Amino acid sequence: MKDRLIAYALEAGFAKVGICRPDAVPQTAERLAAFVDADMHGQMNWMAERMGWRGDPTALWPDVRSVIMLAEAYTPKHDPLAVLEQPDRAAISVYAQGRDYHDVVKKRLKNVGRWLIDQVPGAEIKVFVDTAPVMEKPLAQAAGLGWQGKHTNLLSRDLGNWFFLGAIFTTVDLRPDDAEVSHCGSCTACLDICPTDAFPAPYQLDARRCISYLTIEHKGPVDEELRGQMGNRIYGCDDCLAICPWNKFASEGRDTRLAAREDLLAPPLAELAALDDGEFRRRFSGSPIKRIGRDRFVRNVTYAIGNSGDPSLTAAASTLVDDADPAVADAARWAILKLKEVPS
Ligand code: B12
Ligand code: SF4
Ligand code: SF4
Repeated sequence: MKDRLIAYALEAGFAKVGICRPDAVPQTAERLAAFVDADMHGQMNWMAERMGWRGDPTALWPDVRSVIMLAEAYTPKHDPLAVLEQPDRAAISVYAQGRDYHDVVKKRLKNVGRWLIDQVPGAEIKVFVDTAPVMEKPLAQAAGLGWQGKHTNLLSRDLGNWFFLGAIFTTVDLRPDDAEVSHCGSCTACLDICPTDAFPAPYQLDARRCISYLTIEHKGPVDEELRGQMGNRIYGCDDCLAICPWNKFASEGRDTRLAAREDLLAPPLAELAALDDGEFRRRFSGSPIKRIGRDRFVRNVTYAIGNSGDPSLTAAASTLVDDADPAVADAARWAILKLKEVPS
């Protein structure tokens, strides 16, 4: 059954599949508690809620017998770090340049789950991707999909860093795989490249300093020291993933819906700063970016304008100084001051 399940999931489009027992990573609960106790989750209060479920899949669903972890590759065809050299353009992380992966991966998980139910009458399943109180990375390592690198994300020898995770919890007993071990060795490339020094130690991330958190999750104005370090990254950040040497072995993403949209590879900051609510919704319909809303998006774009060193962008910031959103207005004032400091 297990071999047929794996064959079906690969045929359905997943790049890798592995299985673990729900209690395979008993240290997760303690590590999550340490992360939350140190306030490293910032404003993500939902992480502190339902900690019992996050730390223990059997608390979330007592009937679960096996956890099937699946990887969905989204390897970029371009160098994600190249846009950082174009300060008048916006850097959007690779995962958000295509269609929202939540929709794509969830549909594929349901497809595989339905197949399992057809094969094993009476079987029950639950599918999860990202938003449920499930610690996907440690479970995926236990299922042998890869290892949590020093940047805390899961990577593997054949997929590199570019893959999403999805989970199928089931009442069916399936033979577990061996856990993967770390192959980071003495490398520290991801820790060294981080623009905001967000790693207090290898394998640990202080989300409060991470640009991905600051651009996507953080509400209100960003601390001035940190906004100055965000460069032109306006949605997510890929630096620690993109620098990893294991990417040279990455296989291509298979679902074209996750491929980068041409207009999101390096869009001009001035154009994005001018988006009103309706235009923002239209442009990002079907994209994960839509979730943060126009105000937080334009706040991020305005920080990037401040960091651009390009005084010709002052006009774009000036139109936002009286914006109805206080964080956008604050960002605009800050950006104008920063651009005044640029030597002519
Ligand atoms: C919250 C969250 C974030 C937060 C916090 C990230 C983090 N590292 O925790 C923020 C907003 C910053 C974020 C950013 C990103 N995220 Co995110 N995020 C999540 C989410 C919802 C929960 C993660 C979580 O539980 N964090 C809490 C901490 C405590 O967990 P942890 O990282 O596993 O921490 C472990 C280590 O600290 C470890 N540990 C501690 N000490 C030691 C010591 C040793 C020796 C070892 C080995 C381990 C170890 O133990 C902890 C528990 O396992 C997951 C989806 C999910 N439900 O799991 C997606 C998820 C992790 N994110 C994902 C992605 C793609 C990203 C970004 C790449 C997006 C982007 N380009 O901007 C960045 C990457 C930033 C980074 N370097 O991590 C993917 C990662 C896929 C993968 N291959 O791993 C996930 C799995 C979503 C998905 N379904 O695909 N994310
Ligand atoms: S995503 Fe960017 S800011 Fe966050 S830890 Fe990685 S390099 Fe640092
Ligand atoms: S860059 Fe180096 S340390 Fe970081 S995850 Fe990749 S191999 Fe590990």
